[in-house]
Amino acid sequence: MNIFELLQKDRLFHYYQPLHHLADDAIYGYEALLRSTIQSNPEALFKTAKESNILYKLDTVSIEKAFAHYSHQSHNQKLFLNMFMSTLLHPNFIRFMVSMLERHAQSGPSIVFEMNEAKEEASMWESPLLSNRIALLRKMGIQFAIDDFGQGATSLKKAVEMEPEYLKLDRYFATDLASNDKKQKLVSLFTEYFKGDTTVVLEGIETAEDLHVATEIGIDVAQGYYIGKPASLITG
Ligand SMILES: [Ca+2]
Repeated sequence: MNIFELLQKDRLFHYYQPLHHLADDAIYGYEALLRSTIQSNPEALFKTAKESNILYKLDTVSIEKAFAHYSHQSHNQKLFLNMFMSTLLHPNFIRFMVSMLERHAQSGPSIVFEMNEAKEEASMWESPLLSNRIALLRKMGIQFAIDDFGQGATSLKKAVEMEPEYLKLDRYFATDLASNDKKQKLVSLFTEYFKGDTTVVLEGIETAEDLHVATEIGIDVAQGYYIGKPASLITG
């Protein structure tokens, strides 16, 4: 894959997967998932970008593209954007966000950054710059989610320290939730613990039974193939 070709804007696009608010039975927001016409595997896309030292470029092109596209839709639901910690900590990132928000001042949706816990970026969570970055972005109206929560060993510590507006539980917890007592207990514990300050999102709901149990447990927002697959068109 040619990296210059990769970054051409017309090669990149997003699928949008809905997040559903269970109590209101309404669409709560959409997660933008980056895709490329020349590399069908998104993980390989990010891996190539990382190896070629263009991850920041790819991440910001992606954010801008999703934001602009979403701004043209007449939706007021939140836009969830996946983000690498290295992007958040990049010296130019705040400037990039200020200028992007200015350009779309009239029509921009509210944004939630989903911070993933990629192993190779684990040490960046300890960066002394992090809390300042988060505070600056919050002032711009941006909210934060910890993505794939429960996968990394240090998740709990991050959730306590970062006080994210959202916690997206790893799909592991949703799989066979209806028949797995232990998973139900854990999901219920997280929901109870973070109640009030943090909205808990359960990802990976794939059956009616699992959705039913998630609702009974009191999960706020759910996402998964059973609720809606990633798709190119925003509807609803
Ligand atoms: Ca995500």
